[in-house]
Amino acid sequence: MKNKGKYYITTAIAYASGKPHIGNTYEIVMADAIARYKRMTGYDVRFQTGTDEHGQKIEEKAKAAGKQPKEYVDEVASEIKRIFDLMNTSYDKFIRTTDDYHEVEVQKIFKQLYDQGDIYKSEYEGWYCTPCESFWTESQLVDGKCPTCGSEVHKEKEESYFFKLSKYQKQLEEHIENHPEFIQPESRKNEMLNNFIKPGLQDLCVSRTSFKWGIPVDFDENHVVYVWIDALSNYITGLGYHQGEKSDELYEKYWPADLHLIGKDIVRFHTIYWPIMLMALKQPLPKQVFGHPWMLVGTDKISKSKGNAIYADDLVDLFGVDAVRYYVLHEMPFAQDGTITWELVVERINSDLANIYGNLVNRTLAMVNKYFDGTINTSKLEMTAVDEDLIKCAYETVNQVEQHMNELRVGDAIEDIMNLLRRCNKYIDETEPWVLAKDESNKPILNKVLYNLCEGIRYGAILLEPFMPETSKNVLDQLNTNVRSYDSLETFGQLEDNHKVTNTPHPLFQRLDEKETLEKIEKKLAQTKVVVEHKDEVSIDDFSKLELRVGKVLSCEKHPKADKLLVFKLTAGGEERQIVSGLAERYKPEELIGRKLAFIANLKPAVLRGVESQGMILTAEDSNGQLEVVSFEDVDDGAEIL
Ligand code: ME8
Repeated sequence: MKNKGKYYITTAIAYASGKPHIGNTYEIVMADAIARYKRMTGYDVRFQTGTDEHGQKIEEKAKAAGKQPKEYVDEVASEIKRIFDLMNTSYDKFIRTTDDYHEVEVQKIFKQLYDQGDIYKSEYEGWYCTPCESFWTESQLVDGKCPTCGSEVHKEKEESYFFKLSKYQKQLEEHIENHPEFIQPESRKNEMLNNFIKPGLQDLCVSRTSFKWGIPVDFDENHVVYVWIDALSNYITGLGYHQGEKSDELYEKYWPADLHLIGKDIVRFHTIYWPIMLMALKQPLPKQVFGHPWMLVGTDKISKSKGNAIYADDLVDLFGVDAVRYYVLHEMPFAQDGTITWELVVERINSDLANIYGNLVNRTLAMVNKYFDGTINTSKLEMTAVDEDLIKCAYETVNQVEQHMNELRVGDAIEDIMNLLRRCNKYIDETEPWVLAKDESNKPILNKVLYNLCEGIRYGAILLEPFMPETSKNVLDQLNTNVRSYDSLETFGQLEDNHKVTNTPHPLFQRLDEKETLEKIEKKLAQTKVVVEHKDEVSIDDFSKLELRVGKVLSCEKHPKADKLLVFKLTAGGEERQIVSGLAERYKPEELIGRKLAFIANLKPAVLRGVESQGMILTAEDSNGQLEVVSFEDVDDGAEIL
């Protein structure tokens, strides 16, 4: 096969903060499908994934689990790797940001940027979101919360190092405009340009002193390198990039990346910070960053705290690896969010894998055995219009798949192949082999029909290999053919002459009884206990520092500048106070007037979008992720909660 050149593909490196859910896992499966497709079609592929193991969030998680950070990330990283392996992903490299060589290179990169004046030291004050490890300015906050994930933010002031993003703004803007393929899908490119780059890039705070779990700045050890500078560097350190020295051959061969496959929430980091870092290091930029959509459970965001998370290992246990790969790859749209529920998975397995694919293979092989004792021959007969139509469909499918894969429309590529399999099923209906079999003189025609069907199946199986590798091997084994290369799809009719298929065809996918399967799932999920993550223990003295009281709502109005906020006037034991709270999505203001709510009375006042808040109303998240108040009936306002 002609070598088409190199192809370097990466996924985001997953936070080693917990077990990856099916949304995170989808990304590596998609990258795997692309990597396998490229390999199959003649590219020299390198595929890298791994774990992002530093930062405040992970330090806090480790502490809560009573572990040292390194011990904690070792455990989580091996769980992440286990899931990626379970999904049969063919990565060449699994990098961990705690790997020694990575840490050394990140220090050198940081020092280089400092020495050349792109990084400078100054003081910083801003709002910090720990889950996103990001600083925000007051005006970027949405309803006083992180604009990306909606979490609470806290004020942080520290002496920090800053990266002069502004210096490279023009160059970045030009690059994006001159390379329309750089940010995909197109909508994400427009979002980056219009919402982030064109309004003006602010210099980025790239070191932290408020926690320790990070790569130390080697010339100023109070500071650790900002986790995104650390994490993004993985794409080059994993290839053996050496700052200021000759890099390894792998780097020379594979960099720049052909594709960074990442989720839509982190496009900003990959299309602003990362290219600017590379420009400053005078290294070529990746060719493409693709921000894939998110997988939702039903219509909800996957969230451990909501308890709706679905995990790949549970799915694989119930349905097998390839069915899960098929589901996520086929169901995720190109740009819009996709959805997963147990019911949908069952439905899809039955309709596509059992009915269309499984049936086709099983029926065909059974007929070859029944009518020809398992042996078919290439046909000398002329092809009829029906045969030609099937053959045309096989050729077209190869081209359509190529086009869709080049556009990273993976779900569409799979649908192309499913259409070929549907076409094969239709060919059975059109040619009616069981009718042909009734008359001995029709045997040559029957042979031709079954040969064409086996060829159609061979095309389908080879094309499906990147998506369902085990199933493809299984089908080609059952066909008992050695003609398995992609090149063999150039001409229809390459299945060996005088060819014997297996005489014991076995079903590829069992049809699932929906009710029974859903009961099985329920039982299984009941066994997996919900793991509640606890915070550090506090003493009664710590608790008694909080003043919790009951306040009766005197008035409640919409915040003049923020849709999600309500402004309350409470009375508590004759004392009045004003509290701003993010309850507008859940309650109409009038619903809360007169109710007696729990609130923190001695919280330092804060100004939320221009309105002072003198305390905090206690709430809990309901199953839709909205906040519900804690309220009392028979208690006087002002009463202390103990
Ligand atoms: O963001 N559906 O790590 P991460 C689809 N460490 N994809 C999803 C998803 C969902 N529901 N939820 C998350 C990080 N993802 C950083 C990356 S790269 C230098 C550093 C995607 O573990 C998410 O968009 O939070 C990201 O691409 C990947 O899963 C890992 O997310």
